[in-house]
Amino acid sequence: MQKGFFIRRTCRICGSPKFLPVLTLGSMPPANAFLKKADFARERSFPLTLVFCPRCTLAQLREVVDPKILFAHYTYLTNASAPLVAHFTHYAKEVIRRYPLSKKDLVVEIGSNDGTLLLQFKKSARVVGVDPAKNVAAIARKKGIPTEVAFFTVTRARRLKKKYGSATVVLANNVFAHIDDIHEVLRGVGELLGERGVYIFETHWVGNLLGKGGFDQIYHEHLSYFSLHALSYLAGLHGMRVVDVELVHMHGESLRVYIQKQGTPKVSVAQFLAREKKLGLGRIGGYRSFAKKVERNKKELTTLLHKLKTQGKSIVGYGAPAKGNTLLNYIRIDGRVLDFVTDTTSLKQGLFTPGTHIPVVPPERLYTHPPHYALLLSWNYASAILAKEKKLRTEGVKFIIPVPKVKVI
Ligand code: DWN
Repeated sequence: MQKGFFIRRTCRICGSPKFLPVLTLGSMPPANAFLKKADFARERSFPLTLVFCPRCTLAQLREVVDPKILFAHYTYLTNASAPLVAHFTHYAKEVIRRYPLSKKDLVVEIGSNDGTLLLQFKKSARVVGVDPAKNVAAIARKKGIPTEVAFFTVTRARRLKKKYGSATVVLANNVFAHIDDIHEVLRGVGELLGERGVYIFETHWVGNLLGKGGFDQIYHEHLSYFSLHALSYLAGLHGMRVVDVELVHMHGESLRVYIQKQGTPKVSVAQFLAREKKLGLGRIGGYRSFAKKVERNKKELTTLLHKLKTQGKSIVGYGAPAKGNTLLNYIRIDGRVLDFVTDTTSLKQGLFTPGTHIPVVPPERLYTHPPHYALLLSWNYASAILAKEKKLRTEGVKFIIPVPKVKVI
């Protein structure tokens, strides 16, 4: 990929060449490509276009950026967000309750990041992480989580099986949507899983994207925007089936999907598929009205920020999530609007936001340089953050929630 990306001409699930256009967000750098000032001149941008496959109903990106550019060095750490750590602690307890594990069992996580989730399984079973980001895998290993620096493929699955045996549980959270060749990954999961094993993954739900208009969840890492319908179709192509599904309130709303080679699907699957049908997720109409919602949101936010700046108000960004960079680049919010962006992730502090080049600073800056307004880019953790910043708010700092509807609180 000499340009660093290629254009998909066929659907990544069903191979259909027919795509319907949904939304073009323009050209922007990868959402997690935080950078030093010295690297501004050689920063790369790529087109970002969401399309819809009417045959298997997968919404997906037309452009596929080289995964080595996106993931070989990664700035996102799971344990930088306390609510996410709490979520994964509960998640592990749930899985262990449903699938009692012992040290004979093997739990493998694809995209294991800094080992936050596997640490919860380590007490009950043998664990192995697989993650392409060398810098992040080193953090996991320091915590005692064996981690292979690699993209998960059939070959990698076979090597893992040879070394550790079959897996009882394979996990992949906020990863499955990041992979272009999902057939390769599902084949690999099939090879690695024991006959009664279970593949459990969380992925942002396209129903939340359409329902709430959270366009900022669209960025180059997120190649697919899954519905349960599309996932069921995909599992079927591999002789597997979705045996259970839960809607979890993380990253807006995500699906927690359980896939096995055998077993009777729980009633939750049919119920959720019926819900998606009712929401019209299988038809282009819902995507068209989503695009209109995004345009309205863009206008509202631009008008508000312009008004506040005209009134001489100071505004900062709260949180430097990947999604925040889609929002900043799409709505063209740069250092003329935001004085700085705070973030709890040590790997992001001292760098600048991709495309808009706003300095990322530790959260303490909020208290030494309190603004009039804080644009909550990490809106998906709004309740935890607003509770945490109660004092700041009583001192008069107002928070702007940008998505799904612009709100000042
Ligand atoms: O799919 C992905 C999602 C699930 O996670 C990955 N591609 C990358 C990442 O996306 P994100 O960066 O949008 O995820 P978060 O978890 O919404 O990012 C939150 C950001 O906000 C982190 O950088 C940490 C920061 N934060 C903060 O500064 N103060 C978070 C909290 C809770 C806080 O209080």
